[in-house]
Amino acid sequence: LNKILTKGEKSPLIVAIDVEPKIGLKNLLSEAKEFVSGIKIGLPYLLTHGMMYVKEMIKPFIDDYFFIADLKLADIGFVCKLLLEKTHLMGFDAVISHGFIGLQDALAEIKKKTDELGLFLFIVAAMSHRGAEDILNKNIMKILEISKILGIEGFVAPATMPNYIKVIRKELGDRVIIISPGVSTQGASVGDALKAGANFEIIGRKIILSENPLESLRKINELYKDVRKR
Ligand code: BMP
Repeated sequence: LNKILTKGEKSPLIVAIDVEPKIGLKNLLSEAKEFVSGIKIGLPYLLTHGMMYVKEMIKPFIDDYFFIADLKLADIGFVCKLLLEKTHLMGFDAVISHGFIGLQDALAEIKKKTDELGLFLFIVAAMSHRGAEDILNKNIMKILEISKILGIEGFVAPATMPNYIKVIRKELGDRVIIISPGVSTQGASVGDALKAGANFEIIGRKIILSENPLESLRKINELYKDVRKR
């Protein structure tokens, strides 16, 4: 938690890596230190390159960013715990789990294991795409209830529907960290989630697939400076 908060002082930006950035991940990590606090690596990237590759990629940059494994855990505790051990082995600081899997034999076990391993746990409270409104987002209060019981301190909530960010802040106060995807490619504007109370915005394609990711990063960072001034 402290690492995330300290790193977050330089920028409210987490970059999502699901595919290889146009300039390559290694170059991006070398060049983006002043603009980016966190790096979220998704399953497509992990499966494409493999655990050992990702481990070696993270290692030299572990002091520059906080690294989040986006596995969106959604299984029985036994299976989730195996995945958490792999996550820890790769050197990640944090992991994302779904919240809808419920407390017993699932989230309770995940929380215990992440505490043991020293991994910070983010729970998906609501999602950013339209279909999330069908089932998942209707249940945000139940997910928050379970999170309170477990003492969860990290949440994923959508920039595209910032009302859910506000709900988390209202229910859990200032002590929790909210990270928010859905910015740019999915429709939300840079700064929307921060204004609703999120600590970080997650941006993937808009940055990593742009012809000049570093230039995109610079531009986005300028926008954040404006948001912070206001
Ligand atoms: P992009 O900026 O390219 O749309 O990427 C968004 C990232 O956030 C993806 O890695 C996706 O897995 C993640 N994400 C999301 O888009 N919506 C959610 O509700 C939860 C997510 O983790």
